[in-house]
Order: sequence, then structure tokens, then C-alpha cells
Amino acid sequence: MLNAAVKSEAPGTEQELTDGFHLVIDALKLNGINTIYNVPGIPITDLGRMCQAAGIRVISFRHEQNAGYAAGIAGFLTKKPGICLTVSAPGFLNGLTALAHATTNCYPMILISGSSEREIVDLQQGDYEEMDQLAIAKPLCKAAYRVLHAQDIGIGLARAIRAAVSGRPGGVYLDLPAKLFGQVMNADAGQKSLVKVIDAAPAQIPAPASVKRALDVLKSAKRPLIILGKGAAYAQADEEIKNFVEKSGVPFLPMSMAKGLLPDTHPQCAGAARSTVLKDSDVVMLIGARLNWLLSHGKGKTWGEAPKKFIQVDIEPKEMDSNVEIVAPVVGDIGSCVSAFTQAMGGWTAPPAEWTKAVTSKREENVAKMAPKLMNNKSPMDYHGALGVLKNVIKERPDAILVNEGANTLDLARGVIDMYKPRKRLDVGTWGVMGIGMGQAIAAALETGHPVLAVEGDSAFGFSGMEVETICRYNLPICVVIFNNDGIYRGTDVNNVNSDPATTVFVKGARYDKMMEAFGGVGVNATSPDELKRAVNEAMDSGKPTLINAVIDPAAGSESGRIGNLNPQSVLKKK
Ligand code: OXT
Ligand code: ADP
Ligand code: MG
Repeated sequence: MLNAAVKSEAPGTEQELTDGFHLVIDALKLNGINTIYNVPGIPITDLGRMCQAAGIRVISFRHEQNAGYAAGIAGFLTKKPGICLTVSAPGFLNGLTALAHATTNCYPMILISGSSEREIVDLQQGDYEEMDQLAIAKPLCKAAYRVLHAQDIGIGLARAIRAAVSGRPGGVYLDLPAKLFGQVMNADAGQKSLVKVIDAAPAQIPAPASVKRALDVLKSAKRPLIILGKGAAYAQADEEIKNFVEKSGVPFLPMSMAKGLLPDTHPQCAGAARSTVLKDSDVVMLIGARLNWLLSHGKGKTWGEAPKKFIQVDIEPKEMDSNVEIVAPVVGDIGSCVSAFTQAMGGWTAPPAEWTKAVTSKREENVAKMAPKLMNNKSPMDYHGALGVLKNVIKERPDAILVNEGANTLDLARGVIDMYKPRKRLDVGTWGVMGIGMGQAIAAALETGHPVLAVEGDSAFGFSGMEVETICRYNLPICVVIFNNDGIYRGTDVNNVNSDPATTVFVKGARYDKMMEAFGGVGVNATSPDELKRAVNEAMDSGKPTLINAVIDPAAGSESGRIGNLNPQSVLKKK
């Protein structure tokens, strides 16, 4: 027993005892969980302290949502469930957005929340922070469990871990009522009740017939395309994916968080020819990417007029035919599937040169068009001038992790900043959610040990900005660059009706760098690409917590970035 506790005192019945606190900690450690992201308080304050004393790293945040986003991305980066620990009702609810986000994005995460007394909650008698948390969590995650008895802690945690990482990964809620922590039981029996999860995410081998069908369809293509999604990045089958893509000779398009699985500078990369390959391809193989809004549901103008055949590789059978017919579904884990492809390819003929040349020439045209924009030295900066600097920062440090959120700040950075290695780009994911920035940056630094560059819109940063204190407290190698254009999308909107500011603008000329200085970090105000370059290089080299307020022309952005088409606007509104 790692944490054997008290001895019972009844004469003649002396026995070693343990309690709920110790059993939770022992169960976590037994399953290799070494980091917890949390905000302390009733009833889990002591649990956090005791975890820390037992050698588990406990990272305390300023708000549970950020701790939750940290846990979710830790799951994505490590394939182990990231753990977020919160107090009851309000703390639980603060963590719930992140749990739902993890589920939506297929990140394995467990939200563990303390909860109030069942008897009082169920009779709605007004307990401290009373809430039926299990019922509320259920529809927002993959699985939800409550443990009422100390002897069930081991099995409860085992179920949570397996549910989070097996099949399609996702969020799991584990409800631990306050009373559970104090429950005492025999230490030996407690030890025996613990469960080490064996093979939590078993390989799922695709059916050979499905592999053959998929390759036959791919082989028949005149204009094939492979789309790599963040499921492919999550799978950690980097070599297998690279081998398959290179052997196939097929152009590949990385979704945002799959950038770097193969370098964006790879000759087969079609990232800079996105519209062309979506429109003109005749066979599309999706690997760990869903045909959701980010891919226009596989239909419509984006995909052009010509008929298209889809092959889909995914661990989740229900994903097939979600939006359009999948002519060759391949269900299995990506590592097993792409290895099976490579093995079954035999003497493979590269796709027609006419197609690959057309993709390359479109790509070169777009890259050449963008190049001069990235060199401009305007002050205040525009997005391209500032991003040109950051592109080089990552080129020179391909192991650094890029966290990115905002609207223009997100959409332009995605295109401009090339990624060279897998799982180095972390962003807003499937929901396009603002607020992931500091949580993801903190977890990325802690889980990987690599420096982090967080490129943040000024609005996006505001959702998690208080965590700069956390960054300073743990002295993390994180450089936050805020693209400060005085607002959401632009800082130029005006309210002509009264003296209230327009709904999308912030205090003009704000100095976010001062926030970092308040906690002992380095703050820099950068007004030109040269200043930005100097400050970012210094921060990335020193590893000191740094926040750079990059002053961006308030008129430079566009409404909703590149997804303005999704933003309904009233035709009746007064001009
Ligand atoms: O092929 P074509 O010619 O089409 O060209 C494409 C590529 O080929 C080319 N390209 C390149 N060219 C040259 N060189 C290179 N290297 C290269 N690479 C690519 O470039 C173009 C574009 O390529 P891309 O980007 O791949 O393609 P496209 O068409 O854009 O892709 C489509 C999508 C859908 C896949 C893509 O756009 C995408 O992934 N989009 C994600 C968008 C997203 O998630 N946005 C975030 C949400 S917006 C909004 O909701 C915001 N809110 C509301 C809110 C949210 N979200 N959350 C919460 C909790 N509350 C409220 C808020 C508050 S944004 C926001 C704040 C915004 O303000 P900020 O201050 O933070 O930010 P600023 O805007 O900066 O002020
Ligand atoms: P993107 O946003 O990059 O397009 P999505 O989140 O939409 O990616 O899709 C990821 C897909 O990857 C999900 O459908 C999920 O089921 C799948 N997936 C996740 N992990 C694996 C894995 N190890 N093997 C196979 N599929 C996986
Ligand atoms: Mg902005």
C-alpha cells in the first residue's frame, strides 16, 4: 500500500486502515497518472495536497475551465486521460465546458469533481453547493460514473480511464461525493480493490476486405487526395502515416491540428492549395478527420461539381456515412489501418503526374503570392507582417509548440506558420472555442518539456488571461504573443447611438504586457516586426515567462476571420 494510513484502535482488532483519499491517490498512481490540473476547495483541497505529497504533480489554476482545457490537451498529447479536479457545483460547472470540448474533439480526459451529500442533494434540501452533477454531466461526455463506497474507488477509476481512451477517445466524468474521501476500510482489502487497467486502448485491426476495398478505390483515382485530421495526430502512428503517404505519392491536406504530421514543406503537402484539391479531387481518403463543418460536410461549392468518392479511416464506425456516402469505410485504429495499407499496396503506381503537377503549381503560386506580404515592416503591424516573424521563429525551433486562438489571428497564423513535426500545433479545435489558450499552453509546456509560443487574439486571450499568474508561478517556458488590434475581428467599430463602446471593441491601446509584469514575468510592447522578432527570439531562448503585446493595426482584420460566411447578418439592420 503506497499510502497506508491509520491503525484502528479497538483492542484486539488492530489492523492497518486506509481511506477514500488514499485509495483515490493509490488508484491514480497505479495507473500511471502523474499530473492533475485543478482548482482547490471543498471537498478536494486535501486530496490535492495529498496527491502532491504522494508525488503526483498538481497544477493549480485560477479557473477550472482553464484547468480542464489543460487536461484535455494533455490527453491529446499523451494518449493518457488528462485529469481535471474540481470542487462541487460551480467548480464542476466551470470544468464542464472543457469536458464537453474534450468529448467533441475526441481528447481523452477525466473530470473528477467532489460533490455534496447524496441524501441531501436527492431530496433537494439545500446542501452546500448542491447539484446533481452526474445527471448534468451525462449528456456532455462519453461516460459518467459516481463512486459511493471506498471499496469501489479502484473499479470506478478503472472504468473512467478505459472509457476515456478506448475506441474514440473522449471526456469522462467521475463524481466523488465528499463523504467518500473520509470512508475508512482495511488497508489490505483496499489495496486489493485497486485495478490496473490492462491495454486501455486495444489495437483495432481493420478487416482485410475493407483495406483492399479502400486501396482499390484509391488506385482507381485520377486525382486522389488524402486528408489528415487530428485523429491521425492523436494516434501517434507518425512513421506509419509518413510511410503510407509517401509510398502512395498522393497529395495530402492536413487539417489544422494535423499540420506537421508530415512537414508543411513536404513536396506532397497541398495545404497551400486547399481550395483546388478539395474542388478538383475525384477520390478523397480521410484519415482521422470528420466531414463536419470544417470540411463543408463533404458537399457543396467547396467540393466542386464532379462526382467524388470518399474513403474514411476512423476508429468510430458510426462516423461512416455521417454526411455523405463513404464508398470504402475502414474501421480501426489509424496505426493498424495505415500499416495494413502500406503492406497491401504491392507495386503501387503513383497518381497521374498531371494531377500532382497541377497541385504543386497551385501551391507554389499561393506561396509566392503570400511571400511579399510576410516581409512587410509596417508599424503598427498588419497580421502578415507579424506572422512572417513568427513563421521564422517556428522554422528555427521546430520542436516548439504553437498554441493559437482568435479569429484573424487564428486563420492567418494557420496558413502562414509552417509546422514541421507532429502534435506541435494546438488550437481551438472542432468548436472554434475561445479560451483554450493559456490552459493548453501550460499543459503543453508541462507534458512535453518544450517551449511554447501562444499566438493569441486580444479577445481570445481575455478568456483565460488570468492564468499568466499560473505561468509565472510554475515558471513555465511560455511566450504569449497577443495580436492586439483593440477588439474582436477589428478595433474600428463605432456605436453611433450612444456613448457606449461598440460591441466588438476594447480599450484602445491596452498594454497586456503589463499583466505579465505584475506577476514577475517579462512584458514587452512590440510595435514593429523587428521589435517583435527580437522579443520573441529572446523569450524562446531564455524560457522565461513572457508576454508580448504586438500592436496590430485595428483596421487590419476582417469580420469572423475566414469564416465570415457562417456569420448571419440582418438585412434589416440600420446602417
Ligand atoms: O486554396 P485557397 O486559395 O483557398 O487558399 C487557402 C490555402 O490554400 C492558403 N494557404 C496558403 N497560402 C500560401 N502559403 C501557405 N503556407 C498557405 N497555407 C494555406 O490559404 C487559404 C486559406 O487556407 P486555410 O486556412 O487552410 O483554408 P480555409 O478556407 O480558411 O479553411 C476553412 C476552415 C473552415 C477549415 C478554416 O477556416 C478553419 O479551420 N477555421 C476555423 C475557424 C475557427 O474555428 N474560428 C474561431 C471561431 S470565430 C468566432 O466564433 C469567435 N468568437 C466567438 C466566440 C467563440 N468562438 N468562443 C467562445 C467561447 N465565445 C465566443 C470570438 C469572441 S472569434 C472571437 C474572438 C476574435 O477576436 P480576437 O481578438 O481573438 O481575434 P482577431 O480576429 O485577430 O481580432
Ligand atoms: P479534424 O478536426 O482534424 O478534422 P476531427 O476531430 O474531426 O479531426 O476527427 C478526428 C477523428 O479521428 C474522429 O472521428 C475520431 O473518431 C478519430 N480518431 C481518433 N483517434 C483515433 C485513432 N487512434 N484511430 C482511428 N481514428 C481515431
Ligand atoms: Mg483582436
